[in-house]
Amino acid sequence: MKIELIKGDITKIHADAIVNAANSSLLGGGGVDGAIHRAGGPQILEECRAIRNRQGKCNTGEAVVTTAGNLSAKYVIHTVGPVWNNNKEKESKLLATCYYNSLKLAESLGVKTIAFPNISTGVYRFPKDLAGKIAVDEVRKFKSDVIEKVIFVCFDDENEMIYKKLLD
Ligand code: AR6
Repeated sequence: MKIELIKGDITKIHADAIVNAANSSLLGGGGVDGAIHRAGGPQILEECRAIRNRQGKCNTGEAVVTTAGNLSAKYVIHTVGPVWNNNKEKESKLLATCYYNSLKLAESLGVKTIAFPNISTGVYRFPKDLAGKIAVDEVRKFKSDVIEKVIFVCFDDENEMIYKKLLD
C-alpha cells in the first residue's frame, strides 16, 4: 500500500473512505467528528443511530461504517480511539486496533483509498508522537491486495511534523 501525508481537513479529501475519530455513542461530538457530520449532513447521523439501535454502543477499538452523505467519499468508517489515561500499553494496543479494524472493514468494502485523521490526539489527549508511530506501524504491517493507498491527514502543524519524520 502506498502511504501519503496531507496537511488539511479530512472532509475535503478525495478517497473512497474517510475515517472518523468518533466516540462510543456514535452520535457525534467536536473535533474531526463534528467536522465530518457538519460537512456530510444528517444522513450520516441517521445511519449512526440505526447502528446504535441494532448493536448498541461502539466499543473502543471497534469500527463501523456508514455512507458519507454529502462528502465525496463513499464511506465514513467510524472508529473509537482510546482516551489517554497514562496506561501506555493498554491504550497503545487499543489505538492500534482502531487502525487495524478500520483497514479490515475498508478491505471488506473494496475500498482502494482510505484517509485517516490522527485518532485520539485531540480531545482524547493521546501523546501525538506515540500515536503517530502506532498509526504508521499498523498501516505498514497491514498487507492488502485491495487497499492501494492510505492517506494520513494531519490537521495541525505538530502532527504534520511528526508524520513527516515517521514517513521519511
Ligand atoms: N480534519 C482532519 N483532522 C482534524 C479535523 C479535520 N477537520 N479536525 C480536527 N482534526 P479529535 P479524538 C484532528 O479531538 O482525540 C470528538 O468530540 C485534530 O487536530 O477530533 O479522537 C469525538 O466525538 C486531532 O489531531 O478526536 C470524541 O468524543 C485529531 O483530529 C472525541 O472528540 C483528533 O482529534 C474523540 O477525540
